[in-house]
Amino acid sequence: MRRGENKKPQTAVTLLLVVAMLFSHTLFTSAAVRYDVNRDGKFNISDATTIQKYRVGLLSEDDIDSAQADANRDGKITIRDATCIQMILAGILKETDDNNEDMKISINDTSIDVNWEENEAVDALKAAVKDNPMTINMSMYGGFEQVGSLDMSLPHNDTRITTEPGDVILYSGNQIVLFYGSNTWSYTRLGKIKNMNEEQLRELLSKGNVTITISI
Ligand SMILES: [Ca+2]
Ligand SMILES: [Ca+2]
Repeated sequence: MRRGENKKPQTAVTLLLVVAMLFSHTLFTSAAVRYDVNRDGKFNISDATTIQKYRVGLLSEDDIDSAQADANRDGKITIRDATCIQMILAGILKETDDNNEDMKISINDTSIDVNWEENEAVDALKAAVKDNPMTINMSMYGGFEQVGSLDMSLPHNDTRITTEPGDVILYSGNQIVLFYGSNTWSYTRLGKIKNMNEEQLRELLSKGNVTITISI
């Protein structure tokens, strides 16, 4: 048999499958299943895979259920949501858990929100403060930053960057720097302080040494 002769039945089977998939899709879209990212009516490992595909650009936002994809409820769809789903499937996290594990920084007594980077340094810092918040005495330096020692070394991937007010930076793998001004140096970015303008940051950071607490 030549290879082409087999083509027609295969096409028919493919068409049937597509029709079946479309039909089941219509059936299930009315009732959203929790964490059913790919909208197939089921919650299983393919929902984690769907987030991974979305994150690398193989799927668009139209292909996923964004509300279900934000499994850890932090308002973003990231690879952490795929991990969160895998952990729920493995029974390590409960479906009802609030799985938003965003770290916060308190500067003296002011609690601030940070948009954290997705990198190994942030993951290691999270692991370090998960059970015990970390308190760091900071020192003013250079008229643009406060710097303090972390008592530990984090994995870092330093590149030459120019910082902006609000940047939370890892310097030399073991020092955390909060910027209210700008500097160009070789750093690893940890995150950026949310909802504070330069004036507010200066008010908070340029009037004397502060103590910060990092916690989840
Ligand atoms: Ca699904
Ligand atoms: Ca999320």
